[in-house]
Amino acid sequence: MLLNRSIGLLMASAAAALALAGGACGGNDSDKAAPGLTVPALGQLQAQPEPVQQLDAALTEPKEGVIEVSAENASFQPNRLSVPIGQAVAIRVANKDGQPHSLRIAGPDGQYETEDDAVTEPPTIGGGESGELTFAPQAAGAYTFRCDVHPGSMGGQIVVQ
Ligand SMILES: [Cu+2]
Repeated sequence: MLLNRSIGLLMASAAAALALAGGACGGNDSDKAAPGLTVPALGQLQAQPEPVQQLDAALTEPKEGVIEVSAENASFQPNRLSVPIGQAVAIRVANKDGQPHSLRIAGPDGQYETEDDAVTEPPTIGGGESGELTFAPQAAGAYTFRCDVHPGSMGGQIVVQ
């Protein structure tokens, strides 16, 4: 009886020691796992490129589901647009210059020339012509767009909320 009790106590002590050790290990593991929490959930907006054109102070909202944008003097007017989350908005681009322009939205991944981009049809809009795209964002945030012909000087932002 006495022997059995001693063994029982020893085993309990060993179990407690293991539990403590396990707790310490668990703490280390969760420290290592912490960076995983910064991995965005599906559909979350990734870091966007800096807009290359000075942004309007005011937001331009769609009228009956359409936002009209001019490409004129090699700049977009307006260039800070507002789109409600989960709604499809048509962005119509009227090229009023004598040279081609385009409008490409980087998309949720924040990269140009990837599958989630929204690009006008036609992709390159000739002088005096018009193009259009449909943008139906599922994630809130500020999306960046640009002109592929003038990627360093023509661009803007679409605020989704
Ligand atoms: Cu352009």
